[in-house]
Amino acid sequence: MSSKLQPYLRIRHAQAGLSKTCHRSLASHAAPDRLHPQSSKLHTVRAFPTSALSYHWDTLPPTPAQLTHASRFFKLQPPTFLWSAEKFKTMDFGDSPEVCFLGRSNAGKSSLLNALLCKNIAHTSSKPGRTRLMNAFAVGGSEDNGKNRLVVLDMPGYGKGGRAEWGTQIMKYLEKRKELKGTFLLVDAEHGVKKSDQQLLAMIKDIGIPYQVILSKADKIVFPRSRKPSPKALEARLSGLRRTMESVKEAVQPDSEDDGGAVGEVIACSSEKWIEGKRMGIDEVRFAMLRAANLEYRPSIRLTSPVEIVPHEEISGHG
Ligand SMILES: Nc1nc2c(ncn2[C@@H]2O[C@H](COP(=O)(O)OP(=O)(O)OP(=O)(O)O)[C@@H](O)[C@H]2O)c(=O)[nH]1
Ligand SMILES: [Mg+2]
Repeated sequence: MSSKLQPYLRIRHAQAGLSKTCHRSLASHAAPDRLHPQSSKLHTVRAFPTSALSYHWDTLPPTPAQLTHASRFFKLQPPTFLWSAEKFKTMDFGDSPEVCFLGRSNAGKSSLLNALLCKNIAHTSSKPGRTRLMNAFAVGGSEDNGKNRLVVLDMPGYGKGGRAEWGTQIMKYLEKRKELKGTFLLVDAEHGVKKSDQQLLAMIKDIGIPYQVILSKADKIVFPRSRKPSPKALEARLSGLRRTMESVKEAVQPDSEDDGGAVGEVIACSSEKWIEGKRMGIDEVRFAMLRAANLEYRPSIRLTSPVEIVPHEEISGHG
C-alpha cells in the first residue's frame, strides 16, 4: 500500500461497536397515553414541521431516540401527588432531583403539567390564580432505594391573580432548595415576555440556577382556528412563532457570553393540540426536564478492546 494512503493512526484488533446506555431501565412497552387525541375536539394535522417548534442557539435538538426515551420515562409509571406547601419552610424534605414550573397566572403551567404527566393531576382554570400552593408530583417511578426519580413542582402564578406572598415563598424556594435542578419559565406564546417575566428572569439569573423558557399555548399562534391551515398560512404562522422565539432569546440571553444559567433554547408547546398522535412540543419539554436532572438518554460509543496508537514512523516503515 502506498505510504501516502497509510493512515496515521491504525487501530489494532479493535472492534468498535455502538452501545446504547440507558440511564434508567425501561419496559418494552409504554403505558397508553390516557389523554388520547380521540378525546380532543381539535383536528390532527399531517406533515407538520415539528422542528419549527423549537429554537436552539446553544444546544443540540434531541434525537428521536432521546424523545422516545423521554416519552417512556413519563409514561412508564403513573405519576403520584407528593405534597402541597404554602410556605418554603413547610415543604417536605426532598432528596430527589426537582424541576419546577413558573410563570404568570393563567400561562398554562398546571395544564402543561397534566399533559406532560398524562394525567389530570393538577387543577386548572380559565381564571388566573387557580394554583395557590406549591404542589409536588413524582414522575418516572422510584429507584431501588425508594427515592423518586424525578419530582416536578407546579407553582402559583404571578401577575394578575397572583399574590405577593406567593412570590416571596417561590423566591425562597429558588434560593434555598438544594435539589432544584432546573426552572422552566412558561410564557404565553400569544403575549411574549412581559415585564413581570423579565423581573423574574433577572432574579433567577442573579441566583444562578439553570432556567429555560417554554412558550405555552403555541396552538393559538400556529392554529388559531381548529381548521387545518393552508401551507402558506402555516408558513406565515410559523414565521410569527419564530419571531417570538427570537425575542425570547433576546430577553433570556442577548449574547452567548451572558448565560447566567440560561439553557440556550426555547421550546414552543401546546397542552391541547395534537399533531400526528403527539401533543405539540410535549416530548421536547419532557426531554428538557430530564436533561436538567441529568436523566436524559445519552447514546455512547463503546470500544470493546483498547485502541493502540501506532506512531507514523512505524506505519511508514521509517521507525
Ligand atoms: N389553547 C390553549 N389553551 C390552554 C393551553 N394550556 C392551558 N390553556 C388554558 O389556559 C387556562 C389557564 O390554564 P392553567 O393551566 O390553569 O394555567 P396556570 O398557569 O396553571 O394558572 P394559575 O394556576 O392561575 O397560575 C385554562 O383555561 C386552560 O384551558 C394550551 O396549550 N392551549
Ligand atoms: Mg396552575
